[in-house]
Amino acid sequence: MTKRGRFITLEGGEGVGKSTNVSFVAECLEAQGLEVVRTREPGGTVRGEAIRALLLDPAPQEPLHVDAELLLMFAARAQHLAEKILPALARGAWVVCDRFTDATFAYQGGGRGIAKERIAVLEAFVQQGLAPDLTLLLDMPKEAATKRLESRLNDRQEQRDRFEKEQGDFFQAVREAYLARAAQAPERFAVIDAQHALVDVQAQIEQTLSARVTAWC
Ligand code: Z5A
Repeated sequence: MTKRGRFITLEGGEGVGKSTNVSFVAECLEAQGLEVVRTREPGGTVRGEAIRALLLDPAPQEPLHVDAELLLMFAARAQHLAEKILPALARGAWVVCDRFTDATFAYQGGGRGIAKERIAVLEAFVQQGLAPDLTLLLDMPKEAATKRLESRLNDRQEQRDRFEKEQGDFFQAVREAYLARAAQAPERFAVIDAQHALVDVQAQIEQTLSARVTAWC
C-alpha cells in the first residue's frame, strides 16, 4: 500500500517570505528524493485561481461582505482539496502549500473579527478532519514586513491588492491571531523568526525539516 504523503503549510503576514520559502522547502524535500507538489491558497486550481482573483480585486465600487469573503476562501479550498491536495497525498506525494486554513483563522478571524467557532464549522465541513502535518509560521514585526513588501511591489511595478490595502491594526490583529494558534498547537507549528537575512531564516527552516522529516520517513 502507498504511504500517504505529508502536508506542509507556510503561514504568516504579508511580505514575511512565504513564497520565497515554499520553493526552499520544496527543494529540500526533493533533495531527499520525495515527490513534491507546490501550491498556494487561495488558488492552486483553475477554479481556485478564479476565486482568488475575485478575492484580491480591490473593486472599490462594491465592498465584499465579510461572510462572502469567508465562504469564497472555503469554496476555493474545497476545490483545491478535491482536485489537487488529496489526490497528491493519496499517491504518496508531499504537498507544500503557501497558506491554508490558519490564514482564515488569522485574517477572517483575527483581522475581520469573525468568531472562530463559525470558521471551525466550515473547516470541519470542507476538510473532514484533514489538517497540515507541519505548519511553518514565518513571524516578524509588521513594519519590517511592510517594507519588504513595498520594495517588492516597487521592483515589479505591482499594485496593492484588496488585503494589502488594509491598515496597520488589521495586520497586528492577524499576527496576534497566528501566534495564538501556534501557541495552542505547538506539536504542529514551528515559529520561524523571519526578520533575519534569508540565509538565517532558511537555516531555521532546514533545522525544523531535518528534525521532522527524519522522524516521518
Ligand atoms: N487570505 C485570507 O485572508 N484568508 C485565507 O484563508 C487565505 C488567504 C488562504 C493573498 O495571499 C491574500 O489572501 C493574503 C491573505 C489572504 N493577503 N495578504 N496580505 P498571498 O499569500 O498571495 O499574499 P501575501 O502575504 O501578500 O504574499 P506575498 O506578498 O507574496 O508575501 P510573501 O510570500 O510572504 O513574501 P515573499 O514574496 O516571499 O517575499 C517578499 C519580498 O521580501 C520579496 O522581494 C523577497 O525576495 C523578500 N524576502 C523574503 N525573505 C527575505 C529575507 N529573509 N530577507 C530579506 N528579504 C526577503
